[in-house]
Amino acid sequence: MLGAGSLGSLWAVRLARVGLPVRLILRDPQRLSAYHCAGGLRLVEDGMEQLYPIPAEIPDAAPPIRRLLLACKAYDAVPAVEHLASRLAAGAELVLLQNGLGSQDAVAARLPGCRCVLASTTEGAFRDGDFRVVFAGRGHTWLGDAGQPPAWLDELAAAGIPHAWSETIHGRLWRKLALNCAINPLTVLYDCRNGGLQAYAGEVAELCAELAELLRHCDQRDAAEGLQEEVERVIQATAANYSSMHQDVARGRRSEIAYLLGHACREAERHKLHLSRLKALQQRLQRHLAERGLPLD
Ligand code: NAD
Ligand code: KPL
Repeated sequence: MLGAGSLGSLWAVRLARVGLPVRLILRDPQRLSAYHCAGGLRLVEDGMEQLYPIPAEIPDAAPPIRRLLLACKAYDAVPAVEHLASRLAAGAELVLLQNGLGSQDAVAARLPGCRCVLASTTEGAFRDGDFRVVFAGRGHTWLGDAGQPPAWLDELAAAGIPHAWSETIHGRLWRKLALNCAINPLTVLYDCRNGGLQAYAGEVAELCAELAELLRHCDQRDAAEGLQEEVERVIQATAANYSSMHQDVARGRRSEIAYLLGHACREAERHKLHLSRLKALQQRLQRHLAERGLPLD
């Protein structure tokens, strides 16, 4: 398991507590010694905290890796696997838990001998201390690639990780990307909770129309279907929440913009589509990030 952050910890704990042999890969010796001082991962679930002393190592450790769950942010995915490439056994299988699109292809291109299974999740978790994670929202994870479902899905079932194999994982990732593009940047620009976008319904609708056009040009007709209605439902259902991008920017953290809006704009350009509202949104967001000294990609 690379990335002992929110989602990585959530997966590691559930796999480890049913006796599966999980190992955490931490960034460097300093993180490893901090982890040893903490005594393990702490997961807060239904208000109860429990400590899980899962074994951990650094990327340079010796044992070969046959299965890797990559649970870092999209912008960390390529540097993380490059560091581990020499440890990956021939035919190793990776599960890529990154949100957005772009990082998965970049990882697969660097690991031609490996199988890369893509994942998209509606589960929610956040860190509220070093090696301490709160399981904030039950959800579901879809996994898929061009091949047959792997036998190890049974292990996810045994660990109580709600999941399904998806023959259309790209469609799921595109749909989630479109939802994120229609909601997250505007919540940053208007500094509001998701529900605050009800006051900008016209702007949201215009973005949805352009995003749906993009999806259709990217061979994702199903993902384009009913996009605006779903965006409106999500805004209503999550009205009290701050979007993940809003939280990142508010905390002065790098956002995954390059793999969300950035990917959408790059694909629009590739298809020679003129999507003026999407482009203008990207420029406004980049100006906003630049003013705060945050990375633009
Ligand atoms: P996170 O920041 O909580 O955790 C990422 C972890 O990866 C960090 O601990 C970081 O130190 C570690 N990491 C990065 N590079 C590393 C390296 N080279 N070696 C070792 N460790 C490394 O992130 P997260 O919230 O778990 O998000 C992971 C992905 O899942 C993101 O793409 C996010 O958008 C997506 N996602 C998260 C949630 C959620 O609720 N947290 C929900 C849906 C999707
Ligand atoms: O996924 C989200 C996020 O905040 O990243 C939602 C809640 C769907 C808003 O786009």
